[in-house]
Amino acid sequence: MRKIVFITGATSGFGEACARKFASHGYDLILNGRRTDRLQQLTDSLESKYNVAVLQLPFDVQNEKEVFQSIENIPDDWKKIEVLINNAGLALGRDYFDEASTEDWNTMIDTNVKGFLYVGKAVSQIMVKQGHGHIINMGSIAGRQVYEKGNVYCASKFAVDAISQGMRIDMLRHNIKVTCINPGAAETEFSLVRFKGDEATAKKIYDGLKPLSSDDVADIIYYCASLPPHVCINDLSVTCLQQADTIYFNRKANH
Ligand code: NDP
Ligand code: 8X3
Repeated sequence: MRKIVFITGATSGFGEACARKFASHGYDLILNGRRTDRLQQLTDSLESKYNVAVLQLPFDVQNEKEVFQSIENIPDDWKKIEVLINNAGLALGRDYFDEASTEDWNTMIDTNVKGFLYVGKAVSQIMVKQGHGHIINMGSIAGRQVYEKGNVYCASKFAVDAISQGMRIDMLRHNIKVTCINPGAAETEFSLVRFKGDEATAKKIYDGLKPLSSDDVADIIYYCASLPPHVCINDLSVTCLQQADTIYFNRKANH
């Protein structure tokens, strides 16, 4: 039986690693991201390596109209979506509340909260019609514990946590699973985006750490998605060995 996974933010990091992981298990993939060149490269690589089919769905999750239109217009033979990985997101800046940029705040809220909601709603409508499905939301440990200069990014991930809880309750009557994954520090393009291309500062985040990799997180997400139909992991927090929460780290000189 054909299995389809829909992944937002598949052009990098967790999303890309999930695309490779699910493709290696024979899933066909609907892949989203704004960088179309990267979507094309990933498509070519997945199709040739795993012999799976890929539907590219490039849109900006912040654009409500574009999100709903793109998802409504998915061809019927692609609409049997088993798993949604609602992953696209970002942090912008790491600044004290009084000094932070409102433009950064708007982008984080528009992407991590509003975009996340639009995609979740549009795909859940497809899953409701088919009577089952699994929505996997990308939260963060930043959605469990606020840290200094984390203010609005943390708030956006607290929203993902609250919305995941609400979705789980409301989707109960439709046999749709809702899982919220909350990773700690993972080395992807996340910090480079957060620090707006400042590579030295981005790298410092991982000083003395062996952080999670995007493959570590993809393996966990695949595990959640491959459990028997009656079993649902609701929330899962994961950090590397050297991180206890958003504040406490055990950094070592040689890593
Ligand atoms: P990356 O920067 O490597 O990947 C982010 C992905 O999101 C990219 O594919 C990017 O694609 C996509 N994206 C960003 N904005 C939009 C948008 N407006 N519309 C569509 N796609 C968008 O970071 P990660 O893989 O680390 O991040 C993925 C998720 O994991 C995020 O939600 C992040 O908050 C969360 N997270 C990350 C952690 C970490 O330490 N890395 C820890 C906990 C959670 P493109 O630019 O092509 O549109
Ligand atoms: C990303 C993890 O701790 O840098 O969500 O905010 S953290």
